[in-house]
Amino acid sequence: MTRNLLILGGTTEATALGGAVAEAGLRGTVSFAGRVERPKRQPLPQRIGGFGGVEGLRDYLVSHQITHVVDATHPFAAQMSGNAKTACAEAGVPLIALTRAPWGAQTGDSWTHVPDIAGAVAALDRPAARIMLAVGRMHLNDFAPNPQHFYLLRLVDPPQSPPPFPDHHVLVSRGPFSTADDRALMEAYGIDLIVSKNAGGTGAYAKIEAARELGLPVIMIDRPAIPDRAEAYSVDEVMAWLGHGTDLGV
Ligand code: 3Y8
Ligand code: NAP
Repeated sequence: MTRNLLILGGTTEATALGGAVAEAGLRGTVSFAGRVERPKRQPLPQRIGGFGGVEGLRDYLVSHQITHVVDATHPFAAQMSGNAKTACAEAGVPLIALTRAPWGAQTGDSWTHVPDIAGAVAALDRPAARIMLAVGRMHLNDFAPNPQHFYLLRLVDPPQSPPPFPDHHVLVSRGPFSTADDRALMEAYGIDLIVSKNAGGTGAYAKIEAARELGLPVIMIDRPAIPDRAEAYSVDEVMAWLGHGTDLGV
């Protein structure tokens, strides 16, 4: 059977996998939710927008004759990952995740782990500080209960409505980022504390290294639970799973 991949994208690894798939001359499509105005150009054809839940994804797999699904979404995209597992099982399509291990604290790191966004909000119930809130746009309003702080906000697109903080500065910037730039940013804004998701990988890690160099504390948001599935941690592992270069007959 000729392979026809669906890559659930939106991460550095998904982009790298798309390049390997295109180079190998395999057929594939990269899928985005449509969260940002201009998703990064991909080396494969792309589709943008939700599928319509598990049923919509299952129908997409069947109608587009998808032979393999690679869930290369961000570790915090738990709903998409759950839907992918269920829809692939129902449609009888093999699934593997291309993910990355969580970051672990290293010597010099000063992390406070919280289980979710609400935990990070609770941890900010403290005297006024200057905070780099680098968790994107979708959950900004959750942080409204602590207006006493100054917030440095890094967003992929300009906010559609004013952030719910009297004292803030918006940086419109998409990663991947560099440690030197993030360190200069923290110094320029006199940052005392960083709030981060435990994204893993390299694209968002610059701020963690910059915080370590400056001896700044980090509130680290642990990942949501994701259902068990086959996992790969490199593009090569996924290409091997695809039986790269040979017909699979699956
Ligand atoms: C739309 C698609 C690539 C992919 C790059 C990675 C790295 C840069 C770092 C900070 C943290 C954050 C955020 C972040 C990073 C990579 C990767 C990653 C974090 C794009 C992209 C899409 C999104 C969606 C966006 C979220 C937001 C999260 C910004 C493309 C650029 C904070 C996650 O405005 C919004 O609605 C933004 C929403 C989901 C989290 C949030 O809650 O707001 N990513 N990011 C995907 C889609 O539509 O399906 O244009 O490339 C992808 C990337 N963002 O190939 O180079 O692999 O993780 N993305 C976090 O980790 O905390 C920024 O500022 O330090
Ligand atoms: P999510 O909460 O797990 O998913 C919510 C819904 O968005 C899904 O049920 C699905 O809608 C749609 N969706 C999500 N990812 C999709 C994709 N790749 N292609 C098509 N539809 C998708 O997802 P999220 O956290 O909002 O993340 C959305 C996208 O941003 C993902 O591609 C993810 O990789 C990327 N991203 C997220 C983060 C983050 O911090 N969450 C960070 C970096 C990149 P339907 O049910 O209608 O199918």
